[in-house]
Amino acid sequence: MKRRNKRIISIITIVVALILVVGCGAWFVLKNNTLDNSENEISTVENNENESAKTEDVATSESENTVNKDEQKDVNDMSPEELFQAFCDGKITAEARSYYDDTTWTMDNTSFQLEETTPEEDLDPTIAVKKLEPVDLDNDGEVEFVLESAFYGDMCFDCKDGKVVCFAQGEGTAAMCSYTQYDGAYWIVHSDTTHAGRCTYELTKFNGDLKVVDSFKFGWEDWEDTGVKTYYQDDNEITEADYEALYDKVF
Ligand SMILES: [Ca+2]
Repeated sequence: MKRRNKRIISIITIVVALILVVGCGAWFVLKNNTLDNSENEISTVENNENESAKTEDVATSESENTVNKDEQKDVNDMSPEELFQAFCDGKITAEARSYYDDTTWTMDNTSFQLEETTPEEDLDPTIAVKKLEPVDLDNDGEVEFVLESAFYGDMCFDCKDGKVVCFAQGEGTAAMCSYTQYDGAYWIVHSDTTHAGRCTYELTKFNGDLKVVDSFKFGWEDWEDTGVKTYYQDDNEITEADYEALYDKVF
């Protein structure tokens, strides 16, 4: 009887153990399936989000292109005054051309500070400028725009056809920029008058295409600081009287 009881207990134990093993296995499989399903759901949601983000990107870049086209159209439609103002406001850049050679560069409104719109405490005197009256500096019947700096003189802007070109400006204290009326036309002047040993004025006449159509220079030299100046116009030595007469005509 005892032995029979033991066998029954053993059988029950094995059955319970089997039930537990099978139960645990089933639970494990079910759990994994649930995890897989929820991960799939999450990745589907992520994919959907990515897709909608891509759609938004495309929509944004399309609308930016439209804005750029609109801005381009607006720039081409701008009057010279509007172009110059857009440049001063930092909305468009300008092409700057060097007095010395064919070098060009892009300039924007960070290369100067307008005295009229910059708070006094923020003004940097080396780049502070004020607007002068527009003048027909290239002699084509339309005015150009001028910003005057106390340090380097004038910056001269031709504004038309959707473009702003700074075709003349002061390039250091040895190339101060100004303009003058001489011989029936406006001339751009680059001068070097603040250094020892020399004083030079170089005049340049532009046409409406911003091409140089005439130029000459004059001045004096006294490199040894002897007090005796040698006067010249272009490559020719001239008398002091000729120099004074020319200076009076030019300025
Ligand atoms: Ca002009």
